[in-house]
Amino acid sequence: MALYIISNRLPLKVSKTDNEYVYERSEGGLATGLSSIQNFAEKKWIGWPGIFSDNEEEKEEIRAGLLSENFHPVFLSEDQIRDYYEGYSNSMIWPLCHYFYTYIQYETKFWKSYQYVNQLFCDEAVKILKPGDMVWIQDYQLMLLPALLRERIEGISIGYFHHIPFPSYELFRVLPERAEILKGLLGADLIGFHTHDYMRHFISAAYRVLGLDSDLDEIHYNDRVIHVDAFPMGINYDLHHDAILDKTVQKMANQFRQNFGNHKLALSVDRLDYSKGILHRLKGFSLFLERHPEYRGKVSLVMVVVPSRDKVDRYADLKTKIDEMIGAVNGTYSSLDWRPIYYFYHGFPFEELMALYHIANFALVTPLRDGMNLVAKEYVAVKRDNPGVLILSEMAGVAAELKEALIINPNDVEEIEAALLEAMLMPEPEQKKRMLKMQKTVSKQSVNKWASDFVTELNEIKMKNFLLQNKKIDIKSLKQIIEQYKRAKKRLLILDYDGTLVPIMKLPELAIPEDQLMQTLKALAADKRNSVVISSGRDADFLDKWFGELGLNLAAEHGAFYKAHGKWIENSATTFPEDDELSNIMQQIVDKTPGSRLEIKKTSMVWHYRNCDKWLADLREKQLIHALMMPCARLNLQIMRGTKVIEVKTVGFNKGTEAVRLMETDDYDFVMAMGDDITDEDMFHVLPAEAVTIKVGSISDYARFSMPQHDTINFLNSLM
Ligand code: GDG
Repeated sequence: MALYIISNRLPLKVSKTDNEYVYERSEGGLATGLSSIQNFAEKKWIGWPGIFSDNEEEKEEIRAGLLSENFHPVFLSEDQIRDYYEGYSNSMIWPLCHYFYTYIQYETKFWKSYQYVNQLFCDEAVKILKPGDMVWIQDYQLMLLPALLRERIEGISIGYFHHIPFPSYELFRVLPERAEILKGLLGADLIGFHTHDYMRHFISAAYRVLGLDSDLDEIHYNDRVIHVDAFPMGINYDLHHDAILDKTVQKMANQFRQNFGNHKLALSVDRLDYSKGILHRLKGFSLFLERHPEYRGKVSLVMVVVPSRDKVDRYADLKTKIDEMIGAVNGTYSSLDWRPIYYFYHGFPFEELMALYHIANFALVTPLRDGMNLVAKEYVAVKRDNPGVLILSEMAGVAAELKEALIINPNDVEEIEAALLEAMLMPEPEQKKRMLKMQKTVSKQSVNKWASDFVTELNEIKMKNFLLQNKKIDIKSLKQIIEQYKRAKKRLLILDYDGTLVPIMKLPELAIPEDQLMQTLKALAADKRNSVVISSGRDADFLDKWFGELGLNLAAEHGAFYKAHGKWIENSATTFPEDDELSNIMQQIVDKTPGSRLEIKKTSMVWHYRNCDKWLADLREKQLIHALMMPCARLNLQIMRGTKVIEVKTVGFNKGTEAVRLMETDDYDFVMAMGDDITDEDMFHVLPAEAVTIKVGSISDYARFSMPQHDTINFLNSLM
């Protein structure tokens, strides 16, 4: 079994010198994390090699050169990079996911190219993937790929990790291709985000855009269960923590310290991007110098901005503004022996960056939005037992983990100013105490752990989905059930009604049995060997009205009543109490929740919320259960959660107790139960292991089999 990483770029640079290709590996965090993952015969990487070529021979040469590293190139043209990468990915998805909605630049050809390139990645991948392999797709450039791969190859497990924020639904809905993007992602078995907030936003978008229900961290889609989880990405902790032990790094640090002069240093490191909050940071620093003249000459800001896309207008504008603002601050406050801002518009080699982290008294990590931000974690790791203060934006994913940082709202320049003051005044023992706590967090959540947590969970889900798929009734198991049925002399067939024999309708009164169902039930009941029972949450009147004449046995209100030999019998001696407090609670919840309704039965009261907004229904459900606790304890009633219902009922019976009672009525040699609801689990649970228990519409731990609702009548017919 092999593990395949698929990302937009391969982690290397290919260049051509003197007719020869040179391959330079860039050991990013992801590559490090992956190296720690064991248990795979092979680890391979698929991605763009970062070089253009339209010459087939050249491509073959590059392909062969990469193969020894287990890299597989997807060659892209300059037009494709412009439209799929710069266009749809970076001018559409990037600003949207970073809440820069007005920065979106949309062209139809961008979307076309995005679809085309995702397909290209798929075509390349299917050439080498084999059933049983695991695929881990990285980031927002390849959001259609999970579904494309699922369609093309069976038996692989697919994971996807989103490195940038996933925005709230109110923003995500702006995207014209929102449904296609979500469906693309839902091709994965596991979808990972840095934080629980992004995860929540994604689940909410899947509900609001596609109407998909979720159960905690699971989304049910196309007969599959998709898991969504938060995996905060980490760094190679030891590499950063031990960086300063290296003599060269120490030398550099000493040299830098001398060059910058003997005053405090605040460091910031980012790629040139509007999401990074560089201008706000500069304003905050400038305000600090303006309001606190006593600190002029005592602190400098070392600002590293790594060049990025500066040929694009928006980035070129940002660069000009940064240059101007730095010029203005330095022009205003510089003295002959002190400069407020040291500005580097270029990257530094790793060792130099480590030396900068080491000498920096503070780190200013103030993005307006950031998926995670690894610079914050790196700064913390490098500090070892030295003092240092991290000033951190609440809008970076990393803020969910590093609670001991000085957390600021990056839009509020006064907060940046105040945090700088707090950092200047913070006693060293306090700095060290906070740093130590953050180091504990960062060292535990390393990039290795991140990668292995993801892969382990993907493996578990693969196993779970495998077991679940195995529960689907296929030709072989159908044949076995039919044979068992035919052999049997006394059969007990317990059938739920709504969601099993008829589809769930928006309103219960619309769920009326059609002719075909009536014929099937009649035919089943006509066989003397069969005892056919409809066991439903519906009341006796409804069941009698539709099935009273068919010669079936009936069980109403989840087993509170049953009909045998033409007579209704009550299982429970307790009648539902009349109680004002209870009635008021139930009525109020209906009044406050548009689309919900109350059903009053002899032994229960049921609040139905199938037609309500999910968010509101979740809130009301919790409120209702909370409000019902005391009166239900007082009245000796039980609260039961069904599918989109909360039922308050008298104690002592359920579909399980009714199933046990039915089993005792004869010596059955074939027992079958079918149901779709949570309340049907009670009967699956109590029936003997050899009973044919079938969960309809989804999968249950207790039921042996599963079946879609639209197959139930055909299935029943196939028995006869
Ligand atoms: C995406 C998400 C998320 C920076 N300057 C230099 C340099 N760097 C290194 C840092 C750090 C990395 O670049 C930047 O970290 P980010 O966290 O910003 O990562 P990105 O890949 O840009 O962004 C982000 C991340 O994915 C991971 O999921 O955190 O939110 O946008 O490692 O050290 N390295 C060197 N010289 C520099 O000048 N050598």
